[in-house]
Amino acid sequence: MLVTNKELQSDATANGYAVGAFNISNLETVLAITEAAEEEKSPVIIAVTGSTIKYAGLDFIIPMVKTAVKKASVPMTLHLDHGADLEICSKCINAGFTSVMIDGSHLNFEENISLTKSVVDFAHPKGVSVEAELGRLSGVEETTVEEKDAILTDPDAVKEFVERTGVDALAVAIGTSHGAYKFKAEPKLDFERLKDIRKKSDVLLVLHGASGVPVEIVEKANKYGAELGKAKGVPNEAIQKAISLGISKVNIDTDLRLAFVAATREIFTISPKVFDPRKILGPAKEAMKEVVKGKMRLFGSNLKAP
Ligand code: TD3
Ligand code: ZN
Repeated sequence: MLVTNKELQSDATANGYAVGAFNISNLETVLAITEAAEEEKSPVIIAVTGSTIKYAGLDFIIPMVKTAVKKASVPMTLHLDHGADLEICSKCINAGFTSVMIDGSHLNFEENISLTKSVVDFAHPKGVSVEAELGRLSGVEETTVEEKDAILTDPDAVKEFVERTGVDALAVAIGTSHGAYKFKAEPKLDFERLKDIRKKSDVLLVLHGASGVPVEIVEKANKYGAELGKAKGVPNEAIQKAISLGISKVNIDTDLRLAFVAATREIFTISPKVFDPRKILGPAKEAMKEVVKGKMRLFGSNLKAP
């Protein structure tokens, strides 16, 4: 069943857990995420970026996701991640997405409000929920943001932003970033800021850049020839603390990419005679599925499907 992020996140907020949003890029990622959700009896958000739409095409992505959703007994959403403008948001909504993110984080406050409101005005009459971003994460987003250009979310701006846009969910910048290199020194998130944001608004809260970059997966990839030296992610305890402070959606992409690359590199190395794509991509799918299942238990969304 396809539902909206608003429905999933409202239940998550009320019951102190978070729903994972996992990015798809091909058949194997769709299978990994939806099979994990079914096995963990967890709701799940299937996230698609503009670059995935360019890569695979909406006409392939949507039937593939809908087939997976039809076979599942747990609630799922089809969500546009980091939508760049009203055009891509409306295109996805018209094609059957149940949730969109409009990322106006590179704009100034007034421009972000007006862009976000234009998407809300298009989405809400069609029953689609909307996520926006206030503040700006550094790292490799749809557009790469230099660390010096990152801005943490101003708690005092949240209430006005939410009231003037009517947005359902808000991505907050509290020290995470996209990609595999999140921290040069010890990982540190600004939990006081998150507490303050929660105090000032009851908008649904989203944590981007939340991958854990597990050492065992990085080490396995490196063992088979990858060069991911200083990769560092968000510790599991920090994710759980963020959820206890009100985060109800947690975005994960990098950890699936790392699991994919570690598994495929291993097979290429230990089975040099294999040239059947299914014997390479099958184990890679299983590795990604294990990661997704672990996240669902970490976020507390397992066993939460009605
Ligand atoms: O929005 N996303 C996924 C797409 C960004 C490109 O990776 C995230 O916030 C996930 O962040 P992470 O920590 O997996 O890179
Ligand atoms: Zn993101």
